[in-house]
Amino acid sequence: MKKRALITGATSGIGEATARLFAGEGYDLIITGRRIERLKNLKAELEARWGIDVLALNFDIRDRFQCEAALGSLPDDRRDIDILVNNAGLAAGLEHLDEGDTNDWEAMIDTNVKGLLFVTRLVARSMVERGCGHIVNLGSIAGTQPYENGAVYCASKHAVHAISQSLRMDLLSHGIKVTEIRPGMVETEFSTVRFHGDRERADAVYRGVEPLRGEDIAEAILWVVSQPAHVNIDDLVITPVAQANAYLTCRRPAK
Ligand code: NDP
Ligand code: 8X3
Repeated sequence: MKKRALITGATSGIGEATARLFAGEGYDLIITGRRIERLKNLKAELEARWGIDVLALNFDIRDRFQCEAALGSLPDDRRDIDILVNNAGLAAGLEHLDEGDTNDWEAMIDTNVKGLLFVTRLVARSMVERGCGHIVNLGSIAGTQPYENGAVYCASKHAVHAISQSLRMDLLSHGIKVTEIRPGMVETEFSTVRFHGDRERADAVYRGVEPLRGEDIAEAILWVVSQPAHVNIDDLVITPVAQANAYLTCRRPAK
């Protein structure tokens, strides 16, 4: 039977790669994000290429009422969500806490923690009613390895780590799977967003290493959701070969 996946933050990076990969596997999709043109273009492209059904929901995940309105607006025949990929998220800023921008802090906490919670609550409720489903949360190595200059981003991903573990227990008796995917460095729009559009600073993050690509993480997400019914992948850490952890990356000079 056809399955439907809801992917938050599908307008770029890991979310977009996941939408493309799932579309090729025949999943119907619900894709979300704030950039409506990108959502429209992706919907049109995936429907035309793969003959699947794609619903685009344009809302800001930080706003509880927008989350409720968007997910409450799902037509009856698209309410059954088999897989939720809680991917929307960001880092904003990279500096010592005493120099941090409180607007950045609010953006990270409201998106990475509160937004994920709002969407999860709405979707998990209907999964519980149906007695099946799979929730995949995008955490990070920053969710267990706090680093200098990253206090608030790391705190938000520590929260995702805690939420994922509690959620696994909360949904255990309902037979709903929960997985946390925790990547290291992935080259997406992540660093450009973190540095508020400063491309030079963003590019420097990946200099001298071969980072992961959004497609690598999408493959991992597809693998975890393709396991047999009795198997749950709880926690998956994925790093580039050149990155041992949040503290140690081996950079090689350009040839
Ligand atoms: P991108 O910046 O490429 O993608 C982020 C996505 O999140 C976009 O689609 C964006 O859509 C969406 N998003 C951000 N804020 C909001 C919001 N307020 N409302 C709705 N959607 C929002 O980054 P990545 O693909 O790299 O990041 C995806 C996830 O992976 C994040 O949770 C990130 O923390 C995590 N991650 C990333 C790593 C990396 O190195 N890149 C490593 C570990 C984890 P739009 O702007 O259209 O709203
Ligand atoms: C993104 C990876 O190392 O910038 O979560 O925190 S890192």
